[in-house]
Amino acid sequence: MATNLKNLSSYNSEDIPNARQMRIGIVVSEWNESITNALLEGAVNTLHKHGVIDENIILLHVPGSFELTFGSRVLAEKEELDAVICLGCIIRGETPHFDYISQGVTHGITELNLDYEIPFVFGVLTTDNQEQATDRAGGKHGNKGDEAAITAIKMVHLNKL
Ligand code: DLZ
Repeated sequence: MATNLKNLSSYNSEDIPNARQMRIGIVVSEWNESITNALLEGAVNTLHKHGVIDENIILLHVPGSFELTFGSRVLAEKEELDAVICLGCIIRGETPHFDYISQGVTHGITELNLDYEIPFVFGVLTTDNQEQATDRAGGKHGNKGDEAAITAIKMVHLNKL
């Protein structure tokens, strides 16, 4: 897939709308927290870079990626938000948990996008091993958190057209 070709942190800043007025929720999974902390750092730095102020970044932690859907819904219900970024990291293990959790969260986030009037961004790494995750959490393939933040800004802009 595309990450071998495209660095997750590469984009043309001139193409990104100003995000100064945007209010963004971020839901972060605690599983694989060294990775998800790096995704969070990337997302917050990128939001700041494009004008989002700290008071307009609302953070919520959930235990694992499977809980990202519920956490995102809680945030969307309780806060006035323009978008929610979901950050997680699911690493393949010896059992089929990887497939169930990945499918569950993918389906859950898709449903949220259909049910609410704001975008929910899929910032979840699904990798075969730790190295692939590290490579995409600020490593040689960039940071999925950066990509998720840029996607959120673009989608909020699109939603206000
Ligand atoms: C249980 C579990 C496992 C085995 N692996 C991961 C993982 O790689 N990444 C992740 O975000 N969460 C994992 N979890 C936890 C589940 O997402 C969830 O928190 C629990 O099954 C409780 O619902």
